[in-house]
Amino acid sequence: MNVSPLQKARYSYSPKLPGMLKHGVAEICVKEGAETASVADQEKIKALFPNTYGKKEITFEKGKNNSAVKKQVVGVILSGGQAPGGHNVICGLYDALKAADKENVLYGFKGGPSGLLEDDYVVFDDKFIDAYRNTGGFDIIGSGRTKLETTEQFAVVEEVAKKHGLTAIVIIGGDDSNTNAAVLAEYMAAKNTGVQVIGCPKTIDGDLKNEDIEASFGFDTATKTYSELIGNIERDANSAKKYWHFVKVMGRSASHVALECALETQPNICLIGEEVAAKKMSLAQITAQIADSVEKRAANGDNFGVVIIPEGIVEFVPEFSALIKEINELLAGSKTDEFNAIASWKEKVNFIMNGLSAEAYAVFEILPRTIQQQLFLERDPHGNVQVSLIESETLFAEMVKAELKKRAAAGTYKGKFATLHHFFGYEGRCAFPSNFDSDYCYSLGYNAFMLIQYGYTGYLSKVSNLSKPADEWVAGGMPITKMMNIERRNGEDKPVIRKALVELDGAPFKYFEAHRKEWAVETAFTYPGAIQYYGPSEVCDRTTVTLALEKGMLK
Ligand code: FBP
Repeated sequence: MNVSPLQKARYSYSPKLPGMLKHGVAEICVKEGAETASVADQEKIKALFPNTYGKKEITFEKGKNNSAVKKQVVGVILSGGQAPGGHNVICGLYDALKAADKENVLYGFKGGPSGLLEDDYVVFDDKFIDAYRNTGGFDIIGSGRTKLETTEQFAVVEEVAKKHGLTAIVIIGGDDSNTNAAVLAEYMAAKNTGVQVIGCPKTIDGDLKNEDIEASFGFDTATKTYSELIGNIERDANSAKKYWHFVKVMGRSASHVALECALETQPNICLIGEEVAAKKMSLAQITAQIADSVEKRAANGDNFGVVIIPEGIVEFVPEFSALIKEINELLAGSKTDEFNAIASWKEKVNFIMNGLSAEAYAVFEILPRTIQQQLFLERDPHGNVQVSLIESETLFAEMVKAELKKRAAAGTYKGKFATLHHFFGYEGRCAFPSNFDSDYCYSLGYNAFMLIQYGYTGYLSKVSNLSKPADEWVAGGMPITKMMNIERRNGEDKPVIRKALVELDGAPFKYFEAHRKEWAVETAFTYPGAIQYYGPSEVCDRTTVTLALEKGMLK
């Protein structure tokens, strides 16, 4: 295989392990903590997980490994969207497994959960693993979004596990995948299969975190990659002084990515979906907020700027999500065909006007034509509008343009407003993991094996104290049921891991809120530059600003 010089150099990088893990598997013992209870709905969750609920929190310590001697045959899958560091979770798992016993075996099931269902796998060896150390991507075995959640699917997994003699399955995924890992663990325990299930917290969106899990892996690298690009754009904006850049960043259900990028780059505006929802902001109010910044900067002669928009923003705008709900109803069943058969856009608008409530139509009417049409183009398999395909970066740029036109006519705004649009998502999901993600992921994988060796199931691999140097990180495990509550999903009450949204009283948002007025008018851009892998620790090993603020390391 042809490899780049950086790729080659990264193969030989030695990821840092938490102090208590670094003496090798023979020198790792367990300290059990208190029994746990779920964050809410304790009785309901206890009833659903009779075999795995309430187990003890555990941490590892340096000490003689006294786990039962047993050959381990472990299967691993990557689930959901790519996140930098996934390869290192597998490398850490493999190294610990082989360090415990050369005869232990690691299977990688290909293409995500479907690999387990279809028994499509590879067996890892040193050569295979060494070609992926400290590299980005999930291409080592691929990933997928098949949900592993039905009893029929679990029965297939049980068969596959029996066929290969699997002692454990490691699921590397986000909140939904780890919820499913807990359900699978309960199934395997209830049926006395002897197959343990361990989860690892992944997602660039950063929304799998809680009092136990300080960060999901991939968030650090992805946000640093987007921040580099946004910083570069800011510098270009400040050089050319003629464009307003509207930058959408990934993060479907939460705005952690947008907020972290804003903390890194200090743009003029950053929208935070959770704030928009809490304040029930309308499209007109958001537009006015951006237009105010454009107007004030224009008054200083600065006809340029940068706006960051989280991918999921439109769903946070109450009037917009109400419109989407009505459109979904309007096009339900055969009505899509009826709509598609209408020849001209003008006639289609008539159909839409007759089918929507007056409030919903009023929102529809103020949207730029391109966005109106996007709402009626692509549908998901359930017939719903695909919100992630709506170009909100264009939507707000167009709406601000229209607002500025009005202000110019009223004589309050004199300036030039030329816009450029960007969407940063795929650019960051497979980047070479930062040292933080390389170390964190390797530790998560290594730690996952220790949980297996000590017989735990239904646990999430937990590495904490992450704002400190790796040597001070704390390795252990937490029952997944502890993170669960009951939520309504598709008309049913389901036990799920609670998704973490941006907390409006949390330190990262508070910091942003305290500074954004100044950033909206001044050119306060900061330029983080490219991720550094080698060099001084304060440059190479630094965490996200979000984590540093949350842990009080920054004020
Ligand atoms: P996960 O939640 O699975 O980690 O994926 C997150 C994400 O990167 C989102 O930010 C984005 O909306 C989505 O994946 C896009 O995925 P896809 O390309 O499969 O639609």
